[in-house]
Amino acid sequence: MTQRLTTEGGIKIAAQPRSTIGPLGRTENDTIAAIGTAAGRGGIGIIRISGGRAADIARALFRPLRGAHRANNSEFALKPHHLSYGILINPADSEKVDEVLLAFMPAPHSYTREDVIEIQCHGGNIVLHKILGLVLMNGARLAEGGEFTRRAFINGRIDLTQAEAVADLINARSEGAMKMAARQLSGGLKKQIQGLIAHLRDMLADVEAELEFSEDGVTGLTAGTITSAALKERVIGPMRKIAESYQLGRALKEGYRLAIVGKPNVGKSSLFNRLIEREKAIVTPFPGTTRDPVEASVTIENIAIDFIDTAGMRQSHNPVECIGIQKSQEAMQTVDLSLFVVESQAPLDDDDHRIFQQVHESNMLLVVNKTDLLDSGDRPMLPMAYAQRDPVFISAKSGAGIDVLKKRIVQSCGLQGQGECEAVICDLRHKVAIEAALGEACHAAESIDENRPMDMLAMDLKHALVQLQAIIGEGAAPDVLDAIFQKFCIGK
Ligand SMILES: Nc1nc2c(ncn2[C@@H]2O[C@H](COP(=O)(O)OP(=O)(O)OP(=O)(O)O)[C@@H](O)[C@H]2O)c(=O)[nH]1
Ligand SMILES: [Mg+2]
Repeated sequence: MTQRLTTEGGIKIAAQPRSTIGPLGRTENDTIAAIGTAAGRGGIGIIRISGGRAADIARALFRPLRGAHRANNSEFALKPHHLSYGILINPADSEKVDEVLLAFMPAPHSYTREDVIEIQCHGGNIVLHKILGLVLMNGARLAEGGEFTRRAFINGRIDLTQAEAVADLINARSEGAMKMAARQLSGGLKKQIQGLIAHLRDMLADVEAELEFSEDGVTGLTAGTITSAALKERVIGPMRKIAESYQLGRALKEGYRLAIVGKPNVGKSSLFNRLIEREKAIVTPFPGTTRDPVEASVTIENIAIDFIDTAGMRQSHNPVECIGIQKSQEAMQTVDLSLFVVESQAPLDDDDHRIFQQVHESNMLLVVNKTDLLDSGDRPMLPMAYAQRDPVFISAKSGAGIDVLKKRIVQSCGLQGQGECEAVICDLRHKVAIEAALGEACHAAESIDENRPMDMLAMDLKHALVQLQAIIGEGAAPDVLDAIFQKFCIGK
């Protein structure tokens, strides 16, 4: 086979027959290749090839060292779904590049539903790039970010929610996020959305049947055939539940942000260090130590939590301290929860009360620190408004009460035990679409209750359907897919 060679980034690449040119200049029929393992040195590295030329490329570069067809014979048979041991050669001079294992997954039983070859070689950057270069010279082009998964979606192996879950699984920051992504990947969300689509389609079919038989096409609904109760029970209720799960899903995926606030010297930085289990923030006996917000992430009960230690808030004329205080106030506005720290051994003062006023309307957990300074068994006297917030008593110094505080943080975030819960949505795209579908379905229910013309009802149901179909990727426009898959890493 003769191949025209072009040069790209210093590597000679065989020209590919171009068929359907995609929005990024790629063609859907190209054979694509990329390094599938993370950059850096590792025991093994994997190069993945997908497309019609994958097997030919393998035959050009691989020589088996076991079995009937030994080295220097490119006419060997690739055994499907087996690992073959052999050497990877440069066909230009037959030079041995590496000892490798080669897997052949013929279409349609592969990740992309195309022919897929995976070459497991030694995991050094130079080896991997050398082999990738040879693969590109022998008929593949470099894959774009997410292109393997995009092909799995285009070829119908997974829906769009499952494709998105692949990226979420790779990027998971905690076990909770990982479990959520794994459930979505195995089709949890897809099944829910498909169920809703099926109900809406049934209803739409009934409405359209009635419309067909009506004379003017705008008659009211005949009693009892399509009820708003059924729509609420089968569609609106479940959709509302899915929409409400976003807050939890987002927190699981992105982590929870939590600011530690209070007046100077109450022990915020000491508590921060205790929670993150290392001495990251500076602690001194001098009020006004922390200026810049200090951030660190930890996992509590499978949930990633970003803690922010902030400057102590008080009336100050020091311009540097004032900037720090300004940053504390900004942090309080953007977090999911504020830990408001006061001291147990000293009476509360105006600085405490001012901060309390600022945080008490928001999601706040009151923490009373330095309980080691109290006589044993003593509990500090707190004003009613504070006591009603069910404070947590701790000593950042001794660690007393920290486990209780961690539990209360998870409770306050509404995340308790959520690592195990049912399918939830964590993607803004899903939230926007499900809320739009919900709005249309509620409008449809009103149309039924108010006996509005049936063509209006049909329109509402169709609009709701389009939104739900968008979630699973039915009829998704190429630019929407580009936006989704460009977030993926190359090789996935
Ligand atoms: N006895 C006792 N001392 C504590 C405790 N927590 C903090 N301290 C002490 O209180 C002082 C201030 O602690 P920091 O953690 O720096 O307080 P902060 O709230 O971050 O202070 P600023 O950064 O100035 O706002 C230090 O001397 C700490 O050792 C505690 O639980 N018990
Ligand atoms: Mg501090």
